[in-house]
Amino acid sequence: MKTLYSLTLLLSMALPAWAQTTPPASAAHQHGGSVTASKSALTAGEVKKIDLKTQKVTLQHGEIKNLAMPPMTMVFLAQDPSMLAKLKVGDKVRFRAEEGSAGLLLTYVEKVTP
Ligand SMILES: [Cu+2]
Repeated sequence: MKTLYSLTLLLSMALPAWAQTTPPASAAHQHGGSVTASKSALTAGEVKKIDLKTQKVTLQHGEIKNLAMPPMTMVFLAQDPSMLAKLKVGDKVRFRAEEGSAGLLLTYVEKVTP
């Protein structure tokens, strides 16, 4: 028993300091805040363009935490065409986008009333 204890102690001391204190590389790229409630997972955006024919909407959006995407303007495919029917260019919205098989899918959108 004593020998085993001494050996373990010796091994832990033998580890270089960085191996004991440095977090895994993946943790270094995480943004602050946690991805938890679906309400907080909504992202703010503004409607720039709507194409009902192709079911696509261009949104200028803030950081999308669940996709680890920085703010930008980009095109989303709407999950349901009725989602776009109630929107117009210039509307401020909150939305949720998820990674689909054919690119990013807009799964939820609501107008922000001032
Ligand atoms: Cu984007």
